[in-house]
Amino acid sequence: MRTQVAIVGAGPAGLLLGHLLRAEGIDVVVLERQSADYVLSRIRAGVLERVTTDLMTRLGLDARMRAEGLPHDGFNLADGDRLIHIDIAGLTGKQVMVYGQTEVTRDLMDAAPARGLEIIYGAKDVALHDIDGDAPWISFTRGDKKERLDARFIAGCDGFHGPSRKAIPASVGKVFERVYPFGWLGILADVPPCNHELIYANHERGFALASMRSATRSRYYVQVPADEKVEDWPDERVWDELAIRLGPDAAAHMVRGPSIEKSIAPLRSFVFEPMAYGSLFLAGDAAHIVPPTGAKGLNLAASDVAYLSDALIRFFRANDGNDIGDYSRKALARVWKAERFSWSLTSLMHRFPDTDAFDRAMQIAELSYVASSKAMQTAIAENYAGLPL
Ligand code: RFL
Ligand code: PHB
Repeated sequence: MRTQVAIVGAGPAGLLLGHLLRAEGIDVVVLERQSADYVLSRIRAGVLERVTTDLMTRLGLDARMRAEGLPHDGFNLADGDRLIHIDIAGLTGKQVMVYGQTEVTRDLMDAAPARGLEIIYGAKDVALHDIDGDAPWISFTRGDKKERLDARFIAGCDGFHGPSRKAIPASVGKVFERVYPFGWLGILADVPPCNHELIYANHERGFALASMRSATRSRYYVQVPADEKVEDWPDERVWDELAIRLGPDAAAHMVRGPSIEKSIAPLRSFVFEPMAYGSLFLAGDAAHIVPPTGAKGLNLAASDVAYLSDALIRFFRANDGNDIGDYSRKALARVWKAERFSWSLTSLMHRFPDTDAFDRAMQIAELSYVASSKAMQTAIAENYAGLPL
């Protein structure tokens, strides 16, 4: 099999890139290890920046998002009893869109057949070959059959654990990493949200987040130790903890109900440089991870593929390789700013196991400064809404 761009991974990065290239008539094949249903069963991001919603609009795939998504003008930081409102719209003129990653992925998957975007699900044993030349290829297994996909370029959109990043020689790559000593336990429940906006809470028992998917479906998270087991968190324990950590106003409006999904995600900051090597480009979680506190992961995947698709389109249309050579530098410049914001909000809002009275006093002082300073609120709002491409 031969194509122009072979894409590994059918998460948001791979699917968006595939559609953007197909829209320009470029041939693409996406190889995905899992089934479509499995990919759609992963409950992940909920907040989309303008770069992400703009890409859906450019693709003409935004109808359901515009109809069902919830545009938000702001969000809240909570410290104990108080809600500190961050007025994104008032401070930056922007909004964010609450629309689940599952729905974005479904919209992109559903549109694939009509747009000639070939996705091979259940592709096992994916391995990358000859990426340092201009004729890279991928070996994989479909059923029990070994197959080969030749391409001019490979886009590694295969998430943190995929094979693409590992194909880059260790002598070339540099890793920057921080693993946090806690995770987020998330629950999804068919109950109305406790607030019309998100609440990120710093409580002395640990962080909590109230989020949503719709007017009738809520998504909540509580910070738990890194080695915690989901089995130790029956629904009632989660609701009790949320009621304490989110503060009295949220607790008064919180509707409890059975969880329809419950899982624990570890928190990590990670950047791999460079994001390109030979004929291979990395995009999304394959190259970088942010802790979910700033809601940046999916949005960074989107900005990566915005840069990468433009560069590849220029290469195939105008035979101009300049943008391709500049992809890693351009993408990393934006990635590092989002890494900084996600790390900073994570540090401000979580309880660290070795936190002493001084560290805690610093968090409280910073939150109190945020509450009283328009400059601080503006800095948070412009980062949360998303920095320009
Ligand atoms: P994905 O979504 O991990 O997709 C990678 C795909 O590659 C496939 N794959 C392979 N395919 C073939 N062969 C192999 N050997 C393969 N190995 C892997 C995988 O099956 C998968 O389908 O990466 P992508 O596309 O880069 O997208 C990144 C986002 O998924 C991620 O950054 C976000 O979910 C992060 N995130 C959030 N981001 C936001 O922008 N806003 C949020 O509100 C937000 N909340 C979150 C989050 C992530 C969370 N978790 C669980 C980590 C909340 C949570 C709890
Ligand atoms: C979510 O709704 O899943 C969500 C929202 C905001 C975040 C992280 C996750 O920062």
